[in-house]
Amino acid sequence: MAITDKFQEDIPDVVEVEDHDENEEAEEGAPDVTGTGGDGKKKKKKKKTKKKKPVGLVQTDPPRIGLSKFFPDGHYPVGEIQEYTDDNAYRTTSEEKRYQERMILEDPEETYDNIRRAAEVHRLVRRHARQWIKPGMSMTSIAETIEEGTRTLVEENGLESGIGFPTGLSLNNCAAHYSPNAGDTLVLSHGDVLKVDFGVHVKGRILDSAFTLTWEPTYNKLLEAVKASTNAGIRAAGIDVRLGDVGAAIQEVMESYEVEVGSKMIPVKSIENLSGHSIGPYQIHGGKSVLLVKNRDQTKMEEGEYYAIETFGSTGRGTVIEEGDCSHYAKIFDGPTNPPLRLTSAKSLLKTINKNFGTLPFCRRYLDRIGESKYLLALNHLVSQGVVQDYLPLCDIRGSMTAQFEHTILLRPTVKEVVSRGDDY
Ligand code: HZT
Ligand code: MN
Ligand code: MN
Repeated sequence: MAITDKFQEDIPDVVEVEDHDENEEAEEGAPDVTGTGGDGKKKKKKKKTKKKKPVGLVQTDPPRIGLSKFFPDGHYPVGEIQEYTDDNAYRTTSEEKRYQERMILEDPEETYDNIRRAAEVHRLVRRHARQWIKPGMSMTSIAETIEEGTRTLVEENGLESGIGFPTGLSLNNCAAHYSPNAGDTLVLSHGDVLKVDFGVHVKGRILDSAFTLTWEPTYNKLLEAVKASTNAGIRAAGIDVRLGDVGAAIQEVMESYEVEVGSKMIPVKSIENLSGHSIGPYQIHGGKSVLLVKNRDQTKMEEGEYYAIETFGSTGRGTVIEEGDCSHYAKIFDGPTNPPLRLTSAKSLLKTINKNFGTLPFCRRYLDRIGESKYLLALNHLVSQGVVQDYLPLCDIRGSMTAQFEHTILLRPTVKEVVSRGDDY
């Protein structure tokens, strides 16, 4: 089946909900707030042509209606607002800062509506994913279903909007950057700790957010520790805050937890060599890293920056190493524009990457679906020539468990916005 066909199937005509009679009546006459019929007397209703009056559009299950249908004015929900404190408390009401923000909102490239649209897609896709991800499913089917949801809701359109980076589905001791490659037969198990890390972008504004799923209660405390640490990191973040201080805030909360595994108490550790990061347009790693442990990095967060605040807790060493087959790749953002390449296949593959992904991360499955085959030699050549970066799976020691929670935040001139916040995490 052609890929485009697959996405067209069973898309219903616009699903519209009509006003109920009661509501129509309420609009005509006195409002019936309680919905009980008020004084009990039914008001005389004028006989008028009954028109279907659409008042709402309801998303399908699975979600298949592009988000713009629900937000025809192009404005998307605002994330969680956190006010700045201390030296920055003035920002919330400052006339100058408020003016700056109005200017940003009017600029189609800079407007927060781009990242907010990506965030709303993320919330809808993950709400759906939580419902259907179950032990027994193949990792490939999980990844593909998430990606199909993202492509549809964000109304994928070349490099204008689409997937922000490959779906991470790392299990157990593996913390990050596992996604199935073609032929991977791995199936989710009941005892697994699954990190679901996926990205959505609109005009290059990348929404990076992740959560952890388990089906046995053993690791509930681990998940709680990591969720609380991510929230502590978000609270600590702010304009002029030192990156090292955010790491300290994360570690303090993380390492106040322990997990009982088979009558043994195991301390939760912050993974010391993973980090959150700033995010630039079409640039998943904007150049600043936010470690998960106390450190002496004096670099400050700045006004206008976007950050992925992500934390990882582990019952193991608290250190990850590269392990297993690579799935994730991205062009090096500041890499050479016209690199001298001996292999014709590498030149051709680079053209394909430029056209389809630009500097956004991609995985081997994305190359497969656009019709590339036998590209591994060429891809490895691009890596060895410093054009493409490979991101191998990152894992702690065998037998350990790791968890992750991640949000994208904006350091707006007036307030901090946790743009990916949902009712789930
Ligand atoms: C790399 C490749 C991707 C960025 C963090 C991350 C998933 O570990 C500086 C700090 C997607 C993202 C990234 F395909 N990485 N967030 N979500 N992975 S990272 C990094 O390489 S670079 C952290
Ligand atoms: Mn992520
Ligand atoms: Mn990230």
